Amino acid sequence: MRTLNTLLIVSFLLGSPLATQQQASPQVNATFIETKAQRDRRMSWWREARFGMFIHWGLYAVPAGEYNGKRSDRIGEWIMEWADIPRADYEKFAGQFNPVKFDAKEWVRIAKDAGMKYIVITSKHHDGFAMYGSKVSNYNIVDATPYRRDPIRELAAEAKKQGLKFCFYYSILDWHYPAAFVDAPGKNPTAGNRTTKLRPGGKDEYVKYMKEQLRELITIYDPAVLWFDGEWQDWWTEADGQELYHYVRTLKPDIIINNRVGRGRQGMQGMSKTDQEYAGDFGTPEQQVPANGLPGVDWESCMTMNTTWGFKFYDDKWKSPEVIIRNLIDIASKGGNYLLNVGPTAEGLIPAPSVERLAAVGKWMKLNGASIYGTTASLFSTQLKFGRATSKPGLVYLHIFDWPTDGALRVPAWGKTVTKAYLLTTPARSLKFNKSADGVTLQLPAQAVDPIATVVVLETK
Ligand code: H79
Repeated sequence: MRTLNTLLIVSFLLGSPLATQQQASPQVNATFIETKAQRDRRMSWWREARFGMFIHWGLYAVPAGEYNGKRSDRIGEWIMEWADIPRADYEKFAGQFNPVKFDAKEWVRIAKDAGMKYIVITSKHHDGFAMYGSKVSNYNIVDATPYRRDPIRELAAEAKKQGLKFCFYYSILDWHYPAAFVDAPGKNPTAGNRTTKLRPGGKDEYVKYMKEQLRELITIYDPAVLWFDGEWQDWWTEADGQELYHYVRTLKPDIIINNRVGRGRQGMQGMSKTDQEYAGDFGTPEQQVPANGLPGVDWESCMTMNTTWGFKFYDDKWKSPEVIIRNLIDIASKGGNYLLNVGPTAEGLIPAPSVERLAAVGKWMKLNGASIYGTTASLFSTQLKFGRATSKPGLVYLHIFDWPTDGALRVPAWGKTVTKAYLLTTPARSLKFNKSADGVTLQLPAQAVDPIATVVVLETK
C-alpha cells in the first residue's frame, strides 16, 4: 500500500493523469504537489549553473589502477571488479588510505576558479565505502582509516563558504554489503561485479541501510543534489526508485535528484525513456553529448578529463583544454549541464594535469562566462557550421570554433532581427553586419581572438 501510494504521489508530481484522483486524498504529502512553476524554481540554480565538478574519491585511489602487478585500461574505481578482489582484501586499502594532503579550501578554489558552480562528490561508490563519518556502518573514512577524519564535512562547509553548491553521488550497487554477493562464473562471490544478487530478505535490510545513510547525508551535509548510480541491478525496480525519490524529497523538498534513482535511464545515452513517467529530475548522459537537446528536458553530461573517474597513476590520455572548453560550449548550446570529473589521489591531491586543464577552462570562462551561465539552447534549427550558439532573452551568443578565412561570418536566419553585434570581450566596438533574406553576414577581425572559441554577441528584437 505504501509503495502504491508513493507511486501515485510521484505520478502526480510528474504530471500523470493519476494526479487529479490523488489530489483530494489526505495521504498526499503536500510537499510533493509541485506545479511547473514550483519545479522551475527548484531547478533554477541548477539550470543557471551549467558547469560543475564531479569528484570520484574513494579507497580505489590506493591501488590507483594496479593490483598485484596487474594494470588495466578499465576505469580505476572498478578495480574491485576487474582485478576480482575479494571483499576481505579490498578492505585492507582502508588501512592505507591517509589523505594528509587533503585541503578542502584548495579543492573548492580549483573548482571555483574553473568557473564551476557546484561540486558532486562520491559519498559511497560501488565499493560500498563511505567517504564520510557514517554511524550506520564502520566501513567509513573516520572509523576504518588512519586519517580518522571526515573530509566531507570540511568540503561541504568550504563549498558553501565560497558560494558553490555541494552535492552527493551515492551508489545503489554496493559490493561490500553483507547480503550482496556475486554469482558469475569464475568470479569471487565477494568481489566487485557489474551485477550482484541479494540473499533472501537482504533487500529490505539493504534498502533500510541506504535510507539511513541518505538520512545522514542529507541531515548533516545538506546537499543540493543527490546523484544516484548503479541502479541497473535486477533487484532494483522503478517502484523502488520512485519510493526512494519520494523519501529523499521528503527529507529535503527542494533537493534535485538524477534519473538513476529509478530505472528510466537509457544506458550510457542517459536520457529517460518516454514510455511512462520515471523518477528523477534530470537525464544523465555519461561520457557523451547528445546529438541534440530536448526542449523542456533537463540533463547533464558527465565526463572524465582522461579515461578514468577514480585515480589511476598511469592514465595519461588527457583531453586538451580545447576539447574540454568546446565540450562545455557544445553542451550549453544543447541546453545541458557539464559535470567534469577529477579523481584525487589517496594523498588527497587533485592530479596536476587536471588542475592545469581546469585553470585553462577558468581563464576562458572569466572572459566568456556570460555566454554560458544562465543561457538556454541554441535557437538555430540546425547546428552552425562554424561553431555553436546559446541564447538569453534578446541575445544570441555565437561561439566561433572555425574562423572564416575571409573574415565574413555567415549566420543563418532564425526569425529574429539583429540590432547590434560585438565581440563579447570588446562590447564597445560594434561589428559591421549585412542583412539578407537568409540571415546576416558579420564582418569579423581577420584573425580569431581566441582560437579555442571566440564569442560574438548579437542583440536582437
Ligand atoms: O561513477 C562512474 C562510473 O564508475 C560509473 N558511472 C560513472 C559516473 C559507471 N558505472 N558503470 N559504468 C560506469 C559502466 C557500466 C555500464 C553498464 Fe549498463 C552497466 C553497462 C551495462 C550495465 C548502464 C546500465 C549502461 C547500460 C545499462
